[in-house]
Amino acid sequence: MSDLYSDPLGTAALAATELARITGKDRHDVALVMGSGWVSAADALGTPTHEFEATDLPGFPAPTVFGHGGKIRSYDLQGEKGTIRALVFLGRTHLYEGKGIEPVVHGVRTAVKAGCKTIVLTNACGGINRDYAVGQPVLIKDHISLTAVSPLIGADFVDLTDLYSKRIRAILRAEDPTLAEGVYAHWRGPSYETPAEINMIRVIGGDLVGMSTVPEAIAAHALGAEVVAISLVSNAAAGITGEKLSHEEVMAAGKAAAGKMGELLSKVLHKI
Ligand code: 8IG
Repeated sequence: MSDLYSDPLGTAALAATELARITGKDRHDVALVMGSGWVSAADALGTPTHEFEATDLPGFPAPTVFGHGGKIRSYDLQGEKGTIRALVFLGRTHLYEGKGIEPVVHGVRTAVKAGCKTIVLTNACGGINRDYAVGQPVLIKDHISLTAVSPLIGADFVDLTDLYSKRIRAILRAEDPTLAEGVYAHWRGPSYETPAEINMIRVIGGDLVGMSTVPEAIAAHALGAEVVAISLVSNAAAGITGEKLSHEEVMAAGKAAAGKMGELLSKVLHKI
């Protein structure tokens, strides 16, 4: 029996097999990971053919953060080039949960093993760039990892020059020229940054800051998938406005922008 920690890719392959059994689909084409505030955006995709608990598949831990679903949906979406089989993760595991890096990237590894060639990562984050407004979606064009944690082990010297697909970003920005692009800094959390830390991140080139996405992007890219990532700016980062950060406000900002995000996701899926 393979184990998530001793054989992560083997466990992802087992999860993909169980996914195929549950859905009756031998493969999926694209996966979306929905961050907090994005779950109602997934509803805009229509009616899934299947919805089940992530823990029904091997290797998925029970979710621990209030507001994160821990559910998986399978959709058959009618696209311009035929049916797209989309796998949607409602909720994810974060580094700050203290379960280590393997559960954080198990979803995207399962998706790639299930056949997904494209991985769409979404998140809610803090805005550092003063041009951004709360409720605005921003395409991630690059990242800065501040956690010093990689999902890769061993001599896997993966190039990350084009981690966030230039091709897909160009398609999306042609569709919507108002779509901003920015550099996402990955912060372990669960405490938010101090104002001094936000100043540091701005100085080193960060536009956005959050606690997810980066390990999943690296793990998916290392397995050969094309990655696109979209942040929803849910609050001004610490010290930007002088207001304190509250989890409730963050969730509310996500809910309010969900319709717009749903439209954006539909565009993503039908154009890539
Ligand atoms: I939503 O301001 C959300 N997630 N690190 N900082 C970090 N993560 C976040 C923030 C934020 N807002």
